[in-house]
Amino acid sequence: MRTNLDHLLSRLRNVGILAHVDAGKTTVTERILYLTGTIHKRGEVHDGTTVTDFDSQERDRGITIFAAAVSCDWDGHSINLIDTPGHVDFSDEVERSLRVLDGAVALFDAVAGVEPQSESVWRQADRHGVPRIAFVNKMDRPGADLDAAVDSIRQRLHVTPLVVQLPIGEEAEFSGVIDLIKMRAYVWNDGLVECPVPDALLERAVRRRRLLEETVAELHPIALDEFYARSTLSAETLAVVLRDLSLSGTGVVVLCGSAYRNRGIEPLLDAVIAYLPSPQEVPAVQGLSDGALQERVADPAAPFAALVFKVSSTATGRLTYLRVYSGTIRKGETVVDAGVGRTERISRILRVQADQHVEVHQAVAGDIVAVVGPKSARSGATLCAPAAPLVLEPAAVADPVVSVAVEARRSTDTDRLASALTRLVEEDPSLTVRTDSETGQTLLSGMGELHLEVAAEKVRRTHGLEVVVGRPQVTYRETVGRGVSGLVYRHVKQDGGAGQFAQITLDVEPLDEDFAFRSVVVGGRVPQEYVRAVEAGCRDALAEGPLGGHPVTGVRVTLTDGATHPKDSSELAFRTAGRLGLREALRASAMVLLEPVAEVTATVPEDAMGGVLGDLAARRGRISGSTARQGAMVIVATVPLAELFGYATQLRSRTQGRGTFTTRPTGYVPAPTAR
Ligand SMILES: Nc1nc2c(ncn2[C@@H]2O[C@H](COP(=O)(O)OP(=O)(O)OP(=O)(O)O)[C@@H](O)[C@H]2O)c(=O)[nH]1
Ligand SMILES: [Mg+2]
Repeated sequence: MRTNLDHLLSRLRNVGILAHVDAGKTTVTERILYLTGTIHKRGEVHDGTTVTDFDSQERDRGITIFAAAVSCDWDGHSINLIDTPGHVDFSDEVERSLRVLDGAVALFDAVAGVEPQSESVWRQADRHGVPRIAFVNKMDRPGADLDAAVDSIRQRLHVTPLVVQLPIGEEAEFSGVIDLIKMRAYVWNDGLVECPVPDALLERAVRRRRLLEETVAELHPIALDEFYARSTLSAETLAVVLRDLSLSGTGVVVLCGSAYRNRGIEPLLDAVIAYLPSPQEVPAVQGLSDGALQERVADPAAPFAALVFKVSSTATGRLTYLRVYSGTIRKGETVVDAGVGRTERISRILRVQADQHVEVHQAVAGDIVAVVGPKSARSGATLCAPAAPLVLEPAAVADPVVSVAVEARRSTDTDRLASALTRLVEEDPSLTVRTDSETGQTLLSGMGELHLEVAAEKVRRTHGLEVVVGRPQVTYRETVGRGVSGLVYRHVKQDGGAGQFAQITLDVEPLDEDFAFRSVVVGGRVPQEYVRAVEAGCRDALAEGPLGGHPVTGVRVTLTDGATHPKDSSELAFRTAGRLGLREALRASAMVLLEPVAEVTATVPEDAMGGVLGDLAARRGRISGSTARQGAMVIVATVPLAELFGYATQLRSRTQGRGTFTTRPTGYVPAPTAR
């Protein structure tokens, strides 16, 4: 039984597909499902018929919005595949997926090479230590150039490309690839045909193979030894060494093809199995158990631990998506949500196929499944065996940068809207809802205009609510420019019964990080539990700064002194003192308003360059570079997000529809005027 499970685990791949918007992730996924016999009819993104873009908005808009999981079998292996969205507004979906994946296929457009969002997701994958292979897609497009794409991988991603294929035919004539490891040709007409390398390409293929051998010999000692001894590398050695280099991230295997024309997908599947890790080959996960770091390996016999990476409400009920890291979970068992200490019952376990589900009886370490039963486990929660609690680190959640006011058209729908928004936030942690303390409006915040538009539309479609959405506004922050020291705050309340008393003295200073708190109180003048209460109170105060009620960031608070009352002091009194005291200290400090900025990469025809640059300058943009690429200019600028609303329409009209742009939030900078 044990060896059987081990065998299955070694034949499992949990893989994501990552790329810039429109590179072809959904199309590649669709072709994989078709080739593996999982579906029998190929769908197309533009027809709204793919498996993974099943949401009605995805179909209408022709883009992926939600990460979708599918499973398939190839060459005796099982592959769990997550098709992720490429639009920057949904990068939180990518982050949550990366948290639970063991490997990834990074897709690139053969004409554009590495685009800004491909670079961002590459860095995200770096942070998670997820091994990758690269697939240069759209080789059939006019202007497709594998060598140029490979150069951009080397230069922009700072990784050594290990090109294992040579394309046969260019652009519309692209018909197949030469496998440089096996030195065989693969040509797609109606189906796939394997044949000897055509004479006309033999010399180039030999040269490219040599280049590959030299590159890996430089990177791997086994390859170096064999290369010295025999001045060539066998296919077997290449296979072993390429796997090692991929798993360690020293190099990235590069393949090419055209998903749309069904070319290159079989070798891609082979490469997923050959070069990406099984759950047993990734480092053991670490979690906190009773405050101590604990490791869990992918062993079905170990205590159960799984991370929730997605929650979604469907016709089947509330689905909680899990990556099982250790142990086994069976239908009907009870688990504990370790972060909050709540027990949840697993009533059903489902293998997910986009919007279809197959019920299974159990899930083991390494699996990605959805479960029905948990009522409140959020994305990022750890579910585990009650006897062996463990908290795994959740994926980081990006800070929302854009907000809109939302309101139900009919006032009788106000409560329903509130519960619909609560659901929305539960499913997508990168959305937040709050009530503006001055206007009383409900504000929905997220990663960008499109993100909020999609969220509002989801409320309309799934809850049948008519909602009115205000104009998008950026979310500001406040930070400390110059702090104060020795601010004394005394919280005294005497209204019959038990009174409240707490006195604290605070120093406030600017800080590079978000927030830090320390106490330097001596002689036990403030007991430890009250110090903790002051810290909690200070955190409460950070929600609204003095300039305009915006969240406060970049502040260090030091508790320097305090006083208690023998009867009236309590944790509550000190927490209140912390909140009101820091609020007063911030009012007394010189505060700075911060606004979000984004890096804009605009690709425009040369004749429109002047107008576009002028417009960016008028939008307070700082141009950081421009380069020529195939008759177009690529302009990179840093622009305040507040100036970018409606930029898409502007750019289109300025360039007669020929200009495109992408943005990437890059942080907060001081805003020019107080608002
Ligand atoms: N010419 C050509 N077009 C392709 C190829 N692969 C995909 N496309 C087209 O490119 C467009 C985008 O493809 P998608 O599969 O939706 O791309 P995606 O990466 O999933 O996009 P997002 O999920 O929105 O980020 C569609 O119109 C596809 O038909 C290809 O190999 N060649
Ligand atoms: Mg897609």
